Amino acid sequence: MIGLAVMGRNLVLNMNDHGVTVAVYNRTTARVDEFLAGDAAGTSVLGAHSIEDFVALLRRPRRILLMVKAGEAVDATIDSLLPFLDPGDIVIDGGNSLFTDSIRRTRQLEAMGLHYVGCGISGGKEGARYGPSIMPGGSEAAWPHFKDIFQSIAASVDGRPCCDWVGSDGAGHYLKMVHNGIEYGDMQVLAEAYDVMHRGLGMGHRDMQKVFADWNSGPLDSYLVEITTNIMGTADDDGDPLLEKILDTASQKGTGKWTVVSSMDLGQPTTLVAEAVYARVISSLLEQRRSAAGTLVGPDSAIAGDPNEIVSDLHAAVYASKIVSYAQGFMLLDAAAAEFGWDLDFSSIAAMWRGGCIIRSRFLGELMDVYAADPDLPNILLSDFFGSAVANAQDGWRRTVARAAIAGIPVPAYSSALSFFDSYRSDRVAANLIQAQRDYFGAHTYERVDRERGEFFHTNWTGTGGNVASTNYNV
Ligand code: NBP
Repeated sequence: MIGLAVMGRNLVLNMNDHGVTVAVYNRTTARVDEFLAGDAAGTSVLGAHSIEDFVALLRRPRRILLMVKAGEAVDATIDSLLPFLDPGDIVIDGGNSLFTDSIRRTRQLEAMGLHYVGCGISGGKEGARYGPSIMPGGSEAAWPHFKDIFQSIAASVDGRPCCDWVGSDGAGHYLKMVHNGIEYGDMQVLAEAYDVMHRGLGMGHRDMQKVFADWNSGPLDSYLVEITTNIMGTADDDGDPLLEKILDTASQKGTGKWTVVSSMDLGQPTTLVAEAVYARVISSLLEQRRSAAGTLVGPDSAIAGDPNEIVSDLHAAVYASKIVSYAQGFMLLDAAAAEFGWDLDFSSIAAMWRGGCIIRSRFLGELMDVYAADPDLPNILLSDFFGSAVANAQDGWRRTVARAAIAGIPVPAYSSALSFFDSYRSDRVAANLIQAQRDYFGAHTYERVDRERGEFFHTNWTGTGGNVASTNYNV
């Protein structure tokens, strides 16, 4: 293990618990000594004070896991290792690296006869210590050399480890990126439920806690609903709900943004994650929001009606939006697999996310089953299970979006998911007008409903623009 910050040390202790003797190194070598004298005291962990000494401690083929800060630190660490490695040695990057970096590094190391693995690890420090979700991809020939260790330290659900081979070069880190994007979406969906209950219905924290606890015993059963339940019940030192003392500006470290950038690159409508990222961005415009709050008048945020019905509809909105978000996430994975040549197994991916990671949930077990039954399913919305779940939730979902709009409470996740759903199920959308406008102002041409696809037409709309069409291409 190279890198003894929070993730590295907890993974080492986890491996030690599973009978693996681990050699450790950290750039600041004082951390090695401090670790050996502290948390690792009495374990079989071996420390080294130089890369050379560290490499000398390892059996061949050497299996080296990097848990250093993503970005330049990974390249710097690889560069410092290279002079001491031999063909067949394996370098595994367990940090949150950008998948394109992992594609580049895999090529670089494979060209030298080494193996490279870009490995997403989710679950934070608790997961690292007691069972994370682990998503390795890269040089497949390396997998048998660390499979047993990784599967033993990973979380497991129903005896199945939340760790399996994902695909070549950047596939593991791509999967971790999409996992994090989906995590942004799951969090936003719950934040909107809190806003509707608190602002719209004036509910207190004990009552909201009961609602989330109730949701956690049904189809929304998940780690994030569980911690939201606990957050609702947590008081500050003065006894008031701690949640209301927390500044409403959400931070982000970039994996949600990367997911959205990739969705744009691949032409996929990952709209719910995008809205979740933008919701964090808007939240961070604190000064602007505060000044606009005194100027831009909206409706009374109180939602009228039977609170029980409104909360029941809210559950429908949360569930349906979540289904759409996962549908979109797996559409993105499908497009990425085609673009980058990865053979992704969606049932296995859902199984890996069932435990150990932040989005773990009952839902993922159902997703695993749906893809196991039909590995070529084009979209989970078209499965019997999720299709009928959305059909059942649809009315409550629509009422929730309408109520929130009337009360002026933002629900970007629910409303964008609903717009996606209504677009996806429409055999005709309004893009004919977009094409007419494009052809009108830029002679960009259009296809006709009464002619074969691929035949392009231009109309001289004003009689003055001439008949020359622009070159037709899609980006
Ligand atoms: P950090 O992301 O805080 O990185 C600290 C480690 O990177 C230290 O070992 C540090 O060495 C090393 N490092 C740095 Br900074 N620059 C270096 C360089 N130029 N050369 C060599 N080493 C360098 O640690 P973390 O929070 O344990 O996370 C590790 C990875 O796991 C990251 O990619 C992170 O995104 C990912 N991850 C984190 C979590 C989490 O919950 N924290 C969860 C899942 C994944 P030093 O001691 O000498 O400064």
